[in-house]
Amino acid sequence: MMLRLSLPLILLSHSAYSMLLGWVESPGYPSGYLPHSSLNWSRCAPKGHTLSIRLIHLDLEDSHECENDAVKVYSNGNLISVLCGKREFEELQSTVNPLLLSSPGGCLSLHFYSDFSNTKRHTGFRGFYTVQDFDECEDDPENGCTQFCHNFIGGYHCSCRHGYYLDADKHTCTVSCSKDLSGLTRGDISSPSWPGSYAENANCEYTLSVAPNLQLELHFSGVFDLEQGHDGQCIDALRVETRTGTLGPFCGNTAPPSPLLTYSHNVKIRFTTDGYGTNKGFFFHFKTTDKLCPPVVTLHSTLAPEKSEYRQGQTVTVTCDQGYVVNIQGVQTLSTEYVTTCQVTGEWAPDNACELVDCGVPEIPEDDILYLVGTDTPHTKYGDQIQFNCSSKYYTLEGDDTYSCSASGEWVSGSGQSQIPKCTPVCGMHEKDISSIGRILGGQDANLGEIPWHLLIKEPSRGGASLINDRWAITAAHVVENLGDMQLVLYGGLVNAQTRDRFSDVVVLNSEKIIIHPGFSKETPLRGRIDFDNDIALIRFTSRVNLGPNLLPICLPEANRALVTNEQGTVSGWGKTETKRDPGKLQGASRMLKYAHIAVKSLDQCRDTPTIEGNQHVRFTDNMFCAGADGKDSCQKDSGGPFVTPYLSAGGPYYLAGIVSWGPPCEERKYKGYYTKVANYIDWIKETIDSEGNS
Ligand SMILES: *[C@@H]1O[C@H](CO)[C@@H](O)[C@H](O)[C@H]1NC(C)=O
Ligand SMILES: *[C@@H]1O[C@H](CO)[C@@H](O)[C@H](O)[C@H]1NC(C)=O
Ligand SMILES: [Ca+2]
Ligand SMILES: [Ca+2]
Ligand SMILES: [Ca+2]
Repeated sequence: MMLRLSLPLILLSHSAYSMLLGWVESPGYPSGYLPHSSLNWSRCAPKGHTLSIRLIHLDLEDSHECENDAVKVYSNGNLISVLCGKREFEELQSTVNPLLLSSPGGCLSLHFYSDFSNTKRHTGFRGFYTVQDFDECEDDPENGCTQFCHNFIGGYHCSCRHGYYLDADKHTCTVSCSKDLSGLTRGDISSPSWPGSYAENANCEYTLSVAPNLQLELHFSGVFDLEQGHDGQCIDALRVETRTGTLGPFCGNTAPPSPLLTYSHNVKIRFTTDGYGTNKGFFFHFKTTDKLCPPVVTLHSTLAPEKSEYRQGQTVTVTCDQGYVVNIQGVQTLSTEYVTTCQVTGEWAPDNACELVDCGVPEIPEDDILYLVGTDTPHTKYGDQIQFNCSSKYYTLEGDDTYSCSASGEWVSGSGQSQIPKCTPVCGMHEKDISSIGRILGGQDANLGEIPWHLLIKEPSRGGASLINDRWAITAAHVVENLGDMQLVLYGGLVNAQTRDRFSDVVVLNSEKIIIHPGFSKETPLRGRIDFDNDIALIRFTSRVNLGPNLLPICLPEANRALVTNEQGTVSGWGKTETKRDPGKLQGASRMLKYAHIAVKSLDQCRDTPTIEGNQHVRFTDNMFCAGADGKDSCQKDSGGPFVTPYLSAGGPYYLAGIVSWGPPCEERKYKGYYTKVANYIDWIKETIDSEGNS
């Protein structure tokens, strides 16, 4: 009994500030704890104090990793100790108790539990808990006092040596060194304690302010010695702050250039030091001179005449560097230079910036085939590059694909083009091979995609037309001469004229405008049509045609290209055909698109014109040629369709040499048809399309 009472007193004497607050012990102590008993205990230390548990007795059932009965101690919820078994007082005192300590102001909790059985009786545990002051000066290296630290119960405070005062942060000792020297036009400034070592943790601000037409200049003399790191960084630093920027930081043993021109009449000199070192500092004399203008008006430019400084009233020409242009009040201009004057304030006026030329994003209509490769927001500054491409393989890019932003603000291609390129439809090609030769009158059925430029006209009467780009088709004038106000409907991407467009890929094309060649003469009311000179017309569609493998344009021949006698070509159409069993007897219009290879005939053969229906004679003109082959010809209802060279399967590109125009009745089996000579109309076609706009 004596022993138990005296122990806490011995322990308490170790720390003068310790205060015993109470006891904690297992249920039933010291007679022994029951199975399934438990105890939860928790206390917190007041601010600036720590809490300790001191066990004086421990006797629990021992088990592997204390899994049966145990005492667990937590500091702020983190497990710091697990105990079981029997421990002697000395062992508790030397190895267990020193760990049972909270952080300053923190909490300890203790959890005791026993399982369902004990093989023999165990007395349990007993301990007391104390709070004691936390000695921040001794035990906390982060206490933050830059000079002296004083511990007291529940806290601590900092203090400073003579000559320093405690900063508002209550930890840093600093010196008062800031001075307002406004109005003085000359004087001296040095580091605090000059010529002795300067103070630690200094933050000195010297304010200089003189009349606006003057500038302050600093003349350094004597030792210059500010602490500098091994990496050259300033540990202690001198800075000269003006409205337009900061000179420095300066440090090390090399004084700033002397005199140091500030170009300013309002200057703050800032001197900052860290908590260590014994460097000497700096000394300078300040005075004023007339304000001069600096040799830089704005970045990215040069001045003429070139000087190191400029007097008040002097004018110079600012020339922006290559690729830069003048920005006036936020707006980029096209000019690269301007004249400016040095003001009494030492400032240049005007002082417009030279900024990098911006070519902007080139304008491309929204649904155009042309697009910019890469990002949606391309870089558009001087020297940046953009690349164009066509979004469909049925188009080719006409011109260069890569453009650079030039110094003049225009996009320019490698070959010097400044117009953006165009996507033009690939012409005269088909994706499918021609497998066998065939005929129209005596012709062969075309497969889908073999003659992708051939368009079908059903109303008002059956005829053909040829696609020449993604907005225009060409046909014979007489096919469309009596339309009036009717809108013409053409069908593309098909070979079977009876295909119902709702259930297939047939493309329906609506005419917006039909332009008949001005030289084509009107039908005479009595005699019907007897003059087929200039039998050519252009059809503009209401919208751009979606090109595909079965719908592609034919190329136009070179202007005035001459056709050679016996030159082979291919004519195609949905016109009348002969019956197989009874050649010479014509059927109605063909269901399938047919084609035949025929040859251009000589002028003599052509001049020998046949009569057309009604025994009428037709004039043969230089705007026509005639062609045919044994058993092969174009026929009624083929009108307006294409005659292309070379003949299909010879390999593209194919050119539209002729338009089916007129001929003797097919029943006469003369096998000679007349065609509009397209090469004679190239200029008219191009001019017409250009004046209507090709997009
Ligand atoms: C002690 O706390 C634990 C969990 O934290 C709980 O399971 C147990 O019932 C508590 N014991 C008492 C006596 O409150
Ligand atoms: C250009 O477009 C074609 C498809 O039209 C594509 O195959 C090609 O890769 C594109 N080129 C670039 C550089 O994006
Ligand atoms: Ca037990
Ligand atoms: Ca304290
Ligand atoms: Ca220092």
